[in-house]
Amino acid sequence: MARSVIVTCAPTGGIHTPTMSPHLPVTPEEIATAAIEAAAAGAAIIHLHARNPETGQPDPRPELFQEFMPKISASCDAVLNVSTGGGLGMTREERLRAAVATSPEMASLNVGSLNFGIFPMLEKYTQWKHDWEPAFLEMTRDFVFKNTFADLEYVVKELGQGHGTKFEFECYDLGHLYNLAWLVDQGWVEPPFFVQMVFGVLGGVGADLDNLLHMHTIAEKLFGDAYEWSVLAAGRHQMSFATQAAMLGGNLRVGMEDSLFIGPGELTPSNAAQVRKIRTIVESLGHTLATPGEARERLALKG
Ligand code: KMH
Ligand code: ZN
Repeated sequence: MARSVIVTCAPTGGIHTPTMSPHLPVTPEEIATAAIEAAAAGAAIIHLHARNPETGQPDPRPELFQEFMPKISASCDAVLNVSTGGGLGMTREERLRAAVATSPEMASLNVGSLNFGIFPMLEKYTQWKHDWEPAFLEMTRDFVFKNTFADLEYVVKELGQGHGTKFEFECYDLGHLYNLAWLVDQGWVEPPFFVQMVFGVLGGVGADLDNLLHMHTIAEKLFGDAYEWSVLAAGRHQMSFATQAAMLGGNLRVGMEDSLFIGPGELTPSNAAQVRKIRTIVESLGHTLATPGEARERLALKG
């Protein structure tokens, strides 16, 4: 049966460094352009981080978000989703600053703590453009991405209840689905829930189809028809997992936050190129891409 697939695009993130690809959007202007192009290609939701325009380092300052968010909204209708994942070493308050200042329709919420390993990349990237890059990547060896129960409560109360913002619940492992069910049991979040299953981050669940099937089975049991599910996979697994999600009746996320590539050994020239690629695949499976309006309706966003 034909159905519409909600595509999220995450144009820059806070993990890849500018050294890794000349195409990574960094300045507010570049992030706005990448988002607008991704929306024109079919992304209904844009997941946003900001970076220091001079160095490319992840940057929590709300004024950076306030520079690119109005530009994006002036040019397209896409749902804007502000990350609360932030970047390595940011405090909980720093991670929330931009979302609190912009009161977006959506924000990410990472539903549990985990080791977040990108250190295998250290071997590959040795030409540093900025002084912070080696130290930044080295930090990941000893980095715990902290999202305690107190953190979760703080974010859902501050943003969800305080601003009417709905969440992209990022679940990196099976236990995170149960953490979300706990938030639901507390009565702190309202359906429909948008569950973003994350595969292939070292420290989280591996990119294996059996894991996807099991996460989906458990999510169905926990959330029934009160949720929409989506899939992202890091690095080389991005397109195959996005395709599997579309085949299994889910939604999907692409973008340079999750992978700098568009094919084996081939850097993607843009975020929009990844959206166009997955669009071709989704349409050839007989489905359409959801418009931002459809996404707003299905996720009950405040609009
Ligand atoms: N980079 C993704 C694997 C966030 O911004 O809240 C995780 C992410 C975190 O999107
Ligand atoms: Zn993110």
